[in-house]
Amino acid sequence: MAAPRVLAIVLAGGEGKRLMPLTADRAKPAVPFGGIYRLIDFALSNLVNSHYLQIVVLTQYKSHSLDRHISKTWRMSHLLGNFVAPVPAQQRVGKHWYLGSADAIYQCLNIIHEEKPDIVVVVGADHVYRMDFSQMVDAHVESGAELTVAGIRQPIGLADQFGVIDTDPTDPTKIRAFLEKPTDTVGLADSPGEVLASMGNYVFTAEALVEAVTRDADDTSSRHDMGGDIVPAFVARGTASVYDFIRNDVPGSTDRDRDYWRDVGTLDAYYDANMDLIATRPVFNLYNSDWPLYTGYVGLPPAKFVHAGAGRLGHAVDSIVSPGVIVSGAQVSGSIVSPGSRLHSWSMIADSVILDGVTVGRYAQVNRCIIDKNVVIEENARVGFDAEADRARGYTVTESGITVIPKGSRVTR
Ligand code: ADQ
Repeated sequence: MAAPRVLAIVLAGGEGKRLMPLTADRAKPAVPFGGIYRLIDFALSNLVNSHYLQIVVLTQYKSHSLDRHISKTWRMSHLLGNFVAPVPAQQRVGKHWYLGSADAIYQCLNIIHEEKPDIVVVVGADHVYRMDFSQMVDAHVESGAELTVAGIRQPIGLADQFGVIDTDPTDPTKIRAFLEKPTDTVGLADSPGEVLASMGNYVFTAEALVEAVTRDADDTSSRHDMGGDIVPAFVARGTASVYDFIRNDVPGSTDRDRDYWRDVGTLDAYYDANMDLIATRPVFNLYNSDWPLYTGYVGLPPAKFVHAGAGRLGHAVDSIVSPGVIVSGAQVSGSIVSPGSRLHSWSMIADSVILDGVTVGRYAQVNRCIIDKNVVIEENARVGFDAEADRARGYTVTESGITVIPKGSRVTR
């Protein structure tokens, strides 16, 4: 049988309220991650590595930096009919923004009509993972389902953040119930402390998707949400399957990171996922060249480490240091340093995520912080040592004690 024609839709319109202040003026999928990436690079790299090269990215909320990133990094030659096209809310149907993720797809049905795919792969844009979507598409075609939802086991305590899948005991690939973010639910029969969560990645038979979002658009009681409305509609028709992520086998992955998938929806989850990159044996391996992760950043000079004199060596350990960074007599440990940052003499940066273009002045100390772009930490300033003091200065301090400094601010002594 000929390979099905696949169109990929990336849902990238989410606001990411729980990542504030990192999402104060950028969409969640555009949030920088791991030094040189933006969150959307993971979904797009997975699609491209799966050989799906017809991709539309639906954007909406504060999409400027996202659009710029997509056009600079991801725009492909149309010569072979390939594209990564950002599609902003167009108000094609009514003068409103997307009402929800299902409405976003409804409003871009013209693209489905033009491309005439057999299969539509719909993925979120804000998770860190590797996945070969072609294996999920094969499973979808084999099952004969109209919709296949990717599922992964997650602790039951997180059930209220996910769509929770209940499968048929006689056929564990068939979904018999789906609850979006339930507040009380029971665990799996073989593991009561876990639920099978939706990863927010879907494979649809194109015709069924078109019909479902069209019907949903006319339904005044719907919130027009993929997880809340569209998936349950397919479950009710008995045509929804689950694809267990555990089956996905990406070339070059190790036993350690084979089933790695993180929803970086909160500041603590974002911080932890960054830290997963720098463990000596990384929990998530950026260096798997069999399944490369693509991003922008060209034309920056290599990172440089300079001796500051007086016995102070500029150095970094257990850290990722990006191009364009100068570590000049600063001590960096357990941290991610993004492009173009300058870390000056006798400063100390520990267990922190430093985004692009940050300056850390002489003798300054930074501990367990997320520092957004273009922040200046002045000479002798200390941040991340005293949660109350940091809150009093107007900074967000997370539940687990990470201080977050918003874009462009100056941290004074
Ligand atoms: P959430 O991530 O909470 O749960 P949602 O906020 O709809 O659901 O975001 C899903 C994706 O759609 C994100 O990538 C987001 O950026 C995007 N998005 C949201 N609103 C959009 C809009 N109006 N236009 C375009 N894109 C939009 C979802 C599922 C759950 C599942 C989790 C997994 O609903 O069932 O468990 O993802 O993290």
